[in-house]
Amino acid sequence: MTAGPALLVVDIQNDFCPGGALAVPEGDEIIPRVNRLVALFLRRGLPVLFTRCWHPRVTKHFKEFGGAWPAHCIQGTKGARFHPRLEVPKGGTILSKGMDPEQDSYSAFQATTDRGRDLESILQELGVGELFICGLATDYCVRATALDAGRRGLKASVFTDAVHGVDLKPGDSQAALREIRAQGAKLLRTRGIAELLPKRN
Ligand code: VGL
Repeated sequence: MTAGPALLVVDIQNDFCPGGALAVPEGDEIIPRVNRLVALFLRRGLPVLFTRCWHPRVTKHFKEFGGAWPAHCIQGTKGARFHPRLEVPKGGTILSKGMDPEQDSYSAFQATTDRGRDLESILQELGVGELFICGLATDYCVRATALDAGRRGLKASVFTDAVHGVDLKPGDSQAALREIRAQGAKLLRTRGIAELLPKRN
C-alpha cells in the first residue's frame, strides 16, 4: 500500500485561544480554515487526528513548579476543552499529551489515545506517510511535532495560514517555520490543497 496523507490538528483548546490561560494572540482566527481542512480530509476518506494538552494540576511544565508556563489545559477543566467552534467529528481520534508531570511533551508523538496508543503506531496502522499539520502553537507544539515527524521518516507539511504562534519573543514563530523547512518539511497554504490530495476511490 502506498503511504497516504493524514491531517493532524494540534491543540486548538480554550486555554490557547483568546480568553484562555495561555492565549495565543488571535489563536482562534485559524479555526474556520481548520474546520474546512478537517471536512476536506474526511470527504476524501483520509484520517484526521486531534491532539490536546492534558496536564495534571501539578507538573514541571508550569511556572509554579519550575517550568515556563502559567497553568493551562488542566485535565477536565473548561480550559482544556477543544474550542467550541472547532468541529471535532463524532468518533474522531483524540490524542492527549503532557500527562507526565516531569516533561513538557510538546510533540504530538508523545501523545496517546485513552487506550494508550501513540501517534506513530496509529499512523503506521493507517498507512500514513505524510502528515499535514495545523493548529497551535507554531513555535511550540507545531514545531516539535513537525520536527519529530521528519526524524521518524514521515513527510511533514505545515499549513502556514492555519497555525498561530505564541511569540514570547517577537519572531519566534517565523524562526520556527524556517527551522521546520530547513529540516525538510514543506510549508504550504491551505488554498489549493484539495488538488494535492488523492481523490476518493
Ligand atoms: C504549547 C506552550 C505551552 C502548545 C503548549 O500547544 O504549543 N505551547 N504548552
